Order: sequence, then C-alpha cells, then structure tokens
Amino acid sequence: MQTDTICALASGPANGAVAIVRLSGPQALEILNRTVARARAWEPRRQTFCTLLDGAEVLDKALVTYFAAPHSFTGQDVVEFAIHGSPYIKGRLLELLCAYGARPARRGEFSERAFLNGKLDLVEAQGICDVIAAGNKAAHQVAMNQLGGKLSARLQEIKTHLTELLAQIEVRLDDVDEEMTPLTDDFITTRTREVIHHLKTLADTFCVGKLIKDGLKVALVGVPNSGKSSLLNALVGFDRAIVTDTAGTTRDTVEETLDVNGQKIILTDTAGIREHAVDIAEQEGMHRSVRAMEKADVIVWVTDGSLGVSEAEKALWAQIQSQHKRTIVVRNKTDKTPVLLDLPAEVKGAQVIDVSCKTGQGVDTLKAALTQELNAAQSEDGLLISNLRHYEALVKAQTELEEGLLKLDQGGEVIAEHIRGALSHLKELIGEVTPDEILGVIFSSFCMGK
Ligand SMILES: Nc1nc2c(ncn2[C@@H]2O[C@H](COP(=O)(O)OP(=O)(O)OP(=O)(O)O)[C@@H](O)[C@H]2O)c(=O)[nH]1
Ligand SMILES: [Mg+2]
Repeated sequence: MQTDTICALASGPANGAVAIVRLSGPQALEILNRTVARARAWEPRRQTFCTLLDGAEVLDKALVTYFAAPHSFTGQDVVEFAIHGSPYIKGRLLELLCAYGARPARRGEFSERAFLNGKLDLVEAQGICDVIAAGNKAAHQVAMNQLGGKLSARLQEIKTHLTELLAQIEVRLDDVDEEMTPLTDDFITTRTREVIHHLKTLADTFCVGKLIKDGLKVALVGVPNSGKSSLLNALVGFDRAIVTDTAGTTRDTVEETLDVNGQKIILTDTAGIREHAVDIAEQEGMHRSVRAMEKADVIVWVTDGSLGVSEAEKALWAQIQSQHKRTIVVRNKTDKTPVLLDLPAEVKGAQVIDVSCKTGQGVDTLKAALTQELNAAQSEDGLLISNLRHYEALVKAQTELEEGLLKLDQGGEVIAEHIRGALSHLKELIGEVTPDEILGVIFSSFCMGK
C-alpha cells in the first residue's frame, strides 16, 4: 500500500545531537506544511531551517529537506527532519506526523518502497542492511559492492549471457521450415559451461564472504597453563582474561573481538583441557571448550614450548584433528630456552608459529596467519557474496543448467526449459520476479526506519 504516507526515525534510538525523522508518501508535503510555522513552496533538496510547531507550542528548531518524487530514496515525495536528538522530541514529532495522517513505517518499508519503485534491485536493497551492520573495513567493502550495484551488475551480465543463449535456442524451435543452421551440442555445452563457471565462481565466495561479514571465529585451546589467556591478552592488547600460574585458572569461555587490518576476528579463550577436572565448574568449563572448538572456524592449539608433549596434549591434538578445521599450532613461551616441545608426528605439516606472550614475539605473525585466507579471497576483484539467499539462488541456477546439459540429447525444448529455470532463479535473486511472501520476509528483517 504505497498510498499511505509513512514515518519513522531513520537514526538510532539513543540520545544524540541530531536525529533524523523520515516521512515518505503522497501526503508528505501536506503534512510538512502543517508542522511548520509558515507553509511555503519547498525547493527540493534544499535544507531549510524552520520552527516545528504542535499547535501553538514550539516543538523544535529543525533543518528540513524535501525530496520531490521521483528523485528521492523511495521514489515518492520524502521529507527528512533533522531535529535535536532527544527521545522526547523524536517521540512528539512522530506522534504529530501520525496525527496529521501518516502512519508508523514497518521494518524496511522505506527500502521496500525504493525497491518497488525501481530505485534499487533486491540485492542492492539487502546491501543497505549489510552496510549499516558492517563494523570493519572488509565487511564494509563487501556490503558497499552490494549496495553500489557491483554485484547486481555481475548478476545482470550472467543473466544476459543466459538470455542470449536461450534466444538462440528458442528461435530455432520456432523455425519450422528449418532455414537456420542448427546449434551444435558442442556450442550449447560450451556456452552453458561458461555460465556455470561464472555462477560457481560467485557461489564459491560465500564461505569467505560470510566469514568477512560475521567475523572469523577463532578458539584458543590447549592444556592448562599453556598460555591461552595470555595469548588472548597479547592479541587484543589489554588484560582481558585472568592469567595466573595455577593450572585451571580459566573456567568459562572468554570472548573478545579483534580488528586485524580491517578484518573482524572473534577470539574465544577457553578452559584448559586435562584428564581430571578438580570440580564441577572446571568440568563444565571443559565442555564449553569443546563447544567453542566445534563452533570455531579456526582452532589455535596453544602449547607450552618449554615443556615436552604430554599424553594429555596428544589426546587433545587428536580431538582437535577430529574437527577437520584449519588449525594453527602456537608454540608459546619461546622466551624460555630451550624450546623443548617436540610436536606429535601428526602435527608435522600443520602451520606452527613460535610465540612469546611475555615479549610479544610472534604475535603479529599469528594475527597475519589468522587473516591469511580472508585477505587472499579479497585480493581477486573484491566481489564476494555474503548472503545465504544469494548463495542458494546461485547454486539452484547452476544445478538447473547442469541437469539441462545431462539431457542435451533430448532436444532443444528440454535444455531451453532448464535455462528458463536457471533464469528464474537469477530473476528471483535480483528481485525481478520475487514472490511477495519472500519480499515480506526480506524487508521485515531490516531495522526500523530503513
Ligand atoms: N615465560 C613465559 N610465561 C608465560 C608466557 N605465556 C604465559 N606465561 C605464563 O604461564 C602461566 C599460565 O598462563 P595462562 O595464560 O593463565 O595459561 P592458560 O593456558 O590460560 O591456563 P588455564 O586458564 O589454566 O587453562 C602464567 O604464569 C603466565 O604468566 C610466555 O610467553 N612466557
Ligand atoms: Mg586461561
């Protein structure tokens, strides 16, 4: 129902010097004129300093900007009020706008209108949420590529290749007099494989794209006293976790976020794992250590390099390996000489980094190693997908084409049908033919005022 005029707070709910209230819809201008002391002809895209009134009462002095349809975010008439950021003024202004005929916007309703009015495609619209949520450089870049249309442009390119191929096949299906040279199976296979390759290349970026968006989860595990908590502190640069020389100091998991060259890393320090816990709390702590390992993207096995490998460490290493995850071995306490730790035979081949939490040696090397795969993926062309819906649509399109190729001997109509299937997944992804229920789900996951 785009005939309603909607309003919402577009800035955060907390107190601030300035807050933005947004109004969009056919009545926006009329409502604006009722809130200001003097109704006027508003020049679009020009900020005007005015007094907002509720009857005779002065509500605020505000900067007001009017955007005339279709040259606005939503494509409708839009008014943005830059008011003083007190919760009281925000609440009063929203009440006033509603009293004059607007209604509170639903989650994502401004973006939904922008999408329905052709201002953004669905991929770009979803990029808005990611841009707002991005807390570091890498996630910001992925989100900006999405919002800025780079990902959409790539998807359109793939769609065009597929549409052209379909047209070539369909025109021959209609060619009853067989005047046209038929397409060879080789030609169709090559062209379809090219599209499959593009789809797969993009789909394959999902793992890293998601890691960049959500952060790389790293679990620091090891036997008691190996220096896990000291390593957490060395990595984050402050005394986050308690460190003592008593084995079994850490009971609960301790989580801290770290930014390494614009990449988000979520570190989890865990309770040392040993055969016998001294009490129930330590027992539960050890269960949590295992859960942290299971949830992690990367496991860092912290060992005390000045000691030999114990049986308990060998058992732990086997447990780590059963997780089948990227693992980095940290040989800690290198300031103590000599380094005695003789790694178990199976560790040979794993990445081993010598560290001293006491002197800081090796800590930067470990940071670089942690972000290695994220950096490598980014250096390609920076285009990554980080959204499950996008990933699934790409995989479905790819599967359709693979199935079509398997049935190539069944004639043009069969492969054409599969190409149409693949195209419909791409169109749904971009938002060209997306069912209303799916749109509803997508936009309701947006935050208020967006
Ligand atoms: N010399 C030296 N001592 C270290 C180093 N790292 C940690 N230690 C000491 O080792 C002891 C144990 O350190 P923690 O960080 O508490 O070890 P942990 O692995 O967290 O131990 P639990 O929480 O009991 O599992 C403390 O006395 C630290 O000061 C290091 O690089 N060099
Ligand atoms: Mg500890």
